[in-house]
Order: sequence, then C-alpha cells, then structure tokens
Amino acid sequence: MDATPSTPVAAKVPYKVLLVDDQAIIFEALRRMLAEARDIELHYCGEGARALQMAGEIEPDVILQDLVMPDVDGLMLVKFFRANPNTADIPIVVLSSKEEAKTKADAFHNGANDYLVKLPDQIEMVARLRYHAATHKTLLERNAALEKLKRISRTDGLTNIFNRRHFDERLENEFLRARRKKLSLAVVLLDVDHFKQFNDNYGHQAGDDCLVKVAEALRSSIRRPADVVARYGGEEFVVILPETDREGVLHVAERIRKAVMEMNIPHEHSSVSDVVTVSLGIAYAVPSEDAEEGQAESLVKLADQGLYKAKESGRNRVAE
Ligand code: GH3
Ligand code: MG
Ligand code: MG
Ligand code: MG
Repeated sequence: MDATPSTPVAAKVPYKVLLVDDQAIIFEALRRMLAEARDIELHYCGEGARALQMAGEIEPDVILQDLVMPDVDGLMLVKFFRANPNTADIPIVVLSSKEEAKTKADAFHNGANDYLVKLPDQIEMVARLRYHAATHKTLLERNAALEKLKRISRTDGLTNIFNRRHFDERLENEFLRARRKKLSLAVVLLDVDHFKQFNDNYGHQAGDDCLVKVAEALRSSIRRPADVVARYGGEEFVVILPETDREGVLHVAERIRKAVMEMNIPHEHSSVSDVVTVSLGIAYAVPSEDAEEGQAESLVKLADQGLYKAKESGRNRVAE
C-alpha cells in the first residue's frame, strides 16, 4: 500500500531555475534567498557563452538572466535562447541592474517574459519564479497530452497501426502530391480469407490475435518510410505506396501475401490453405492534372475491384 502523501505536490518535482550571471555573488545571494523555497532548484552558469549548452543539459523551467556580462551581450543571449528549439519555450526572466526604459523595451522585444531589477526582495523573487515555472510546466504537460491525443486519434486500438481516419487523410495528401509531381501513386487493399470461419472455429479472441499478426506481416513487408499501412476496417487492411508504379505495387502485394502465409496461423476450415491467407487488390495511377480533390477515393475503389477479382478467382492471390 502507498504511504499517505504528506509532501505537497509542488515539492515532488522541483522547478528548475537556471541563473546566468557572471557575478558569483549574485548566485550566492539567490541561493540564500531561495533556500527555504523547497520547490525551487537553483542551477548556476557563470559564463554567458556556456548558457545555451547548460540550458540544453538542465532543461530548466525558468531562465533567470543577467544583461551585462563580459563574454556575451545579454540582449543577444535572450534572442539566442528564443531562436534555439531546445529553449524557445522556456520563460526568460531578465535580472539586471539596468533600470532604463529602453533596455527593458529591448529585453522584451528580444523575447524576455519578465524583467526584474537587481535584486528584488525574496517574496517577489520567489513568486515570479514560481509563476513562470508553473506556466512552463503546464505548457509542457498540455503539449504532451496533445501529442498523445493526436497519436491515439490516428492509431487503430487493436493492431497499433494507423486507422481509417489517418489513412483517408494521408491518401488525400499523397494523391495531391502525386498530381503535383506527376508521379504514380499505388494502393493495396487486402482482406483476410474466410475470416468468419476462423472466428467461428477458434473464437473471437483468436480472431483478434490473428489480425494483430496480419498487421505485423504487413508492417514487415513495407520498406520505404513514406509507405503507409492502415487498418481499413474489420479484417481489411490498406497500404499507400507513393511513387510506385504497376511493377512496384505488384511486387509489394506479393511480398505481403507471402509474409501473411509465413506467419503460419493455423486455419483448418479454410478452403484455400491450412494457414491464414489474404486476398489483395491493387490500383495505381498518375493523377491527371484536372483530377479533383476527393478523387483519391477512386483509387481505393479500383483496388476494391481487384480484391473482388482475387476472391472470385480462388483467394490467396493478387489481382488488379
Ligand atoms: P472472404 O474470404 O470472402 O473474405 O470471407 P470472410 O469470412 O473473411 O468474409 P466476411 O466478410 O463474411 O467475414 C468477415 C468477418 O470478420 C466477420 C467479422 O465478424 C470478422 N471481423 C471483423 N472485424 C473483426 C475484429 O476486429 N475482430 C475479429 N475477431 N473479427 C472481426
Ligand atoms: Mg553582469
Ligand atoms: Mg471483408
Ligand atoms: Mg474476409
């Protein structure tokens, strides 16, 4: 059993603050000022020239930064932090003895989020650091949650390959790209043979396991990073092959067919083989210049006609 949590949440993951200031005495003063703030972890960089590298290593929640340093221009450093993808989202609090409006304006213009004149009192210092660090943490959490949602929304829950939604989107994009570049775009549509009998004989759970294995076979048959493998629905799968002509798509489809057979999934009630097999329909085209958006679907329809032929002529084969 878990122990009763007694420490506040904030103390569990301290906010990391990176102080960039050439004067060690400022670091000393801040260290004392923040000693009681258990939720703030202070890191120190005494050279402006090393600040970017240190920020990359420490991944602070706030950068607290001096303006006047012997080795770098502090205003330029603010700009560098903003321009660097590793630090672009980290709040920058300028900590300077300069009080002129022009300097402040320049700092904000270059991307600073806050400006403190050296040295503010403990209450203000702690409050500002907490505010900016918490804002940053919330942003990171939101971004991570959003990424996760995006991943889930394009993934098929059973097989972990792309789902129909993502397939539709990608097909449309690839179709437009093929039209623009005058390149051949190919599609493979495949369907498990006698899958109803498989379910009836081995059970629905075994049917699910079979689909996971078919997806694996598909994934292992695809060689180019641009190829897209997706579950089209039920026991049907689909592959998008950009920049692929008739010869290429025939080759890939045949490789998929063999890979599924080589999975050696027993299917004693199949009329085709004693293992699970698939039938595949292929289609390919160089979209014509006047092809309208939405016509990408016609490629799938064509592949579906091929699939029908493959089924009619005996299953476990490729047809166009
Ligand atoms: P054919 O060779 O003509 O394709 O025959 P078939 O039996 O595969 O075709 P049919 O369309 O009659 O049956 C498809 C079966 O696939 C019926 C359905 O219950 C099953 N199925 C669809 N989705 C799933 C799934 O996610 N899991 C499982 N276990 N079965 C599924
Ligand atoms: Mg200085
Ligand atoms: Mg089917
Ligand atoms: Mg089927």
